[in-house]
Amino acid sequence: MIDFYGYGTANGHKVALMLEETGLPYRFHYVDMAKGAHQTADFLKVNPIGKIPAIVDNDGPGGKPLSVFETQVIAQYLAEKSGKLMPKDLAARTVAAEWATHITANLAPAFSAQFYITSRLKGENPTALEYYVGQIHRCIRPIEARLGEMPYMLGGECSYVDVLLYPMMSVSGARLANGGLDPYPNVRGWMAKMGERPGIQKGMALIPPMR
Ligand SMILES: N[C@@H](CCC(=O)N[C@@H](CS)C(=O)NCC(=O)O)C(=O)O
Repeated sequence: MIDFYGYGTANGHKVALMLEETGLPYRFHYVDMAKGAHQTADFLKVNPIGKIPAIVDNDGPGGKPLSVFETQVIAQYLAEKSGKLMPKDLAARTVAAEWATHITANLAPAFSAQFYITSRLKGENPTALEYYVGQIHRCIRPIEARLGEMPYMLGGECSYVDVLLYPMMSVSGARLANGGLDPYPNVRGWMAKMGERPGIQKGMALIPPMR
């Protein structure tokens, strides 16, 4: 059984989707960040960084419990453990890691900054906002080009890279002003296809929306 600690943000949804798509047994723990639950001594034992998401696999390698934090690492762990959503050969796994890192290390922080400036600073810093929105579009453009060449991020089949990308586009992308994702028809077509998957639907419904 896997204990999953999350909150209603795109990063939380990514792990919910991975758990549903892989079919691994789990139980969900709502970490109420609005009440500081991510900074408690108990939660810091799960993730010493004090951020969601995190998991504890009570039946980890060697039958021992394993705590895992960092969304991308959790996604890769769940894919490896289940044997689903992870390509088999080294070249494809390396390409998968490249795109997963692009989504996690380039796109996600740009969306976080855009959210912080618009929602928390109420758009007080237009220069910074312009910079981060520019970075978001710079990150999405190569994804749009790739999805014009293949139905999913790694080719013909859905992978953990698609799962990591979905909440970025559906939750964070929905917050983009000025037509948001309008310039990206391939991304929008891929989103519609992904949104039909039962695992994606169930995973997206798992966590109450962020307050
Ligand atoms: N690099 C981390 C980022 C995780 C992250 O930023 N989590 C946010 C919610 S989406 C959080 O816990 N923020 C609370 C805080 O920073 O105090 C990952 O990919 O898991």
